[in-house]
Amino acid sequence: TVEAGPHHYDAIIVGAGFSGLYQLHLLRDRLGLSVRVLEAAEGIGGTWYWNRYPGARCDSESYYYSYSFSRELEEEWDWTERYPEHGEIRRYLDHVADRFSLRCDIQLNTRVAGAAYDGAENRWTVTTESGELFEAQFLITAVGCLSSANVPAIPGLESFSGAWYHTGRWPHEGVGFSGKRVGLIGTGSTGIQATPVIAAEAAHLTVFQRTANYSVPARNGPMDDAFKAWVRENSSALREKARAAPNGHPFDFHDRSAFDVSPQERQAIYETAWERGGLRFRAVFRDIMLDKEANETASEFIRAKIRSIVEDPETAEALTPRDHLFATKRPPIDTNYFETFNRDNVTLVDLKKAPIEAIVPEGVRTTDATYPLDVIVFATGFDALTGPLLNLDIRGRDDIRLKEVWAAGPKSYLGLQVPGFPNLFTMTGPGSPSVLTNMPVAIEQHAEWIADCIAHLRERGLDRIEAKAEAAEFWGEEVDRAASATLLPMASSSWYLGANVPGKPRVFMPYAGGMAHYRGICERVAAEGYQGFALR
Ligand code: NA7
Repeated sequence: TVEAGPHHYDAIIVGAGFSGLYQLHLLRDRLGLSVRVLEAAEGIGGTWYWNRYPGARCDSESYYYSYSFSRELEEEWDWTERYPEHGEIRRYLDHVADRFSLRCDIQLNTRVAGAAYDGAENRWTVTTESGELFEAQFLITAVGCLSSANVPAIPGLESFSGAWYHTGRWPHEGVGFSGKRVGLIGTGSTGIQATPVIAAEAAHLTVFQRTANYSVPARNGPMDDAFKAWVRENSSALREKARAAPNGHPFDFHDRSAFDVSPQERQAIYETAWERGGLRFRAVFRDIMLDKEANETASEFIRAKIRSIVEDPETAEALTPRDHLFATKRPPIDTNYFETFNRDNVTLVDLKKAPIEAIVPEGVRTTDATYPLDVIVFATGFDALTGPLLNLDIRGRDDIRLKEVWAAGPKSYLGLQVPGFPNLFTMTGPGSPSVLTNMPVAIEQHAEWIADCIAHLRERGLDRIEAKAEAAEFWGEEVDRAASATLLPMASSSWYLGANVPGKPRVFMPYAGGMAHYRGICERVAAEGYQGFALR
């Protein structure tokens, strides 16, 4: 049995995914702090603990979707596929937890219900749902940015006579589609991964699409020995390249414009990129994310691919994205997504023509038809970036609530701290470039910066750090400026803007100035004595 507490630690970390595990390792093993990680789930893995839906795998390639801080770890782990499947990522994180003896400081099945800062004591008190109390000088949220499931409030869901699931809260066993009529709502990265896998098993799959999406083939496959050997030989250079890249992927980012080449050459370049597959498709020209006309050449290439793959012209037309430009919403990559609509057992429902009106006992009702279903899969995404933080009910100095401070949209300094919340660090929060980056690269940077910052305080006998209001103002402007220099804010239905959650303030949340540039800014801030922060 665990006592109700308060239990005292130097630092509390909330969440045991990629972020929490590495942060624990650094604070405990490098700085010698007493640390407790509180994790709501029954196991470690964070995002990858919950996302077990059919087809769930990472869109970053396995050899660089991993930690780089330990050469030994890198050498002893073997990935089996070009893109790691969810189970394999979980096994990797379990291995990390064992290898660095992290489990003894992680408390599972512990959901944080609230966290409050006491100014007089300079201490955070963390309360769990079961009523335990923890106290610590530092509070670090490692709760993920795509972890608060968004189940749309469609009237009648409770009346549905079949089973329903959200992809980000997938049961660990017992879900089967054989002989079933399945309805899938949502065609973001998740819906696009799940569609072909569900279609292969279900009696019938109906895909409910609100916004047609671009997707590029992933070209997944086994990691062959020659490729593994190449990765091992070039490991240091690849990690270096990933760190120096704008988005943490070790790609070659071409410096040419889409208009530096002839239309024929451009077509050939896109064809090669399409055949090679993956997120690097958009790295073939420097201006795809910067210039509308350049982007339109990529968008149109993909639209033509959709028309050439999908046999039924009406379905092809409905699947063709016209509301936004390629990659202005997070670009999915897929394995046979568009091909799946050529199967006899798959139907596309275009919600732009007839929106969902209600869920009824027998299935989904749109304004012009009722679709009888046994199972509904919500691939409807997340209350991204702010959702997981606001769920913690965080209260800072003078009892101010983060919810109130962020009522008009999130404000932070470097995505790492919020004025009014001393000694609270937010990993991969709004204002950080994490969601536009190969995530482990951003996470390692955040964790190392936070550990260095705490070390700096302790070496100087300081006990408190808090972002200044003007620094957060400045960073908010930087986030806006960086986004405006790209085409990203143009996609009005994007979760980057909070547009997928009704009532959420429309603010472009991630820092789009590039991971390498961001790293440089953070390093300078630290080198100049934590400029923009008040230290006590
Ligand atoms: P996304 O990318 O937010 O996609 C959610 C999808 O669900 C998207 O097609 C939405 O349409 C659709 N959606 C959301 N609410 C509704 C309602 N009420 N009715 C119909 N359709 C709806 O989430 P994912 O899980 O696919 O991906 C999240 C991230 O995880 C991904 O970007 C990667 O970073 C990993 P919309 O486009 O809003 O019209």
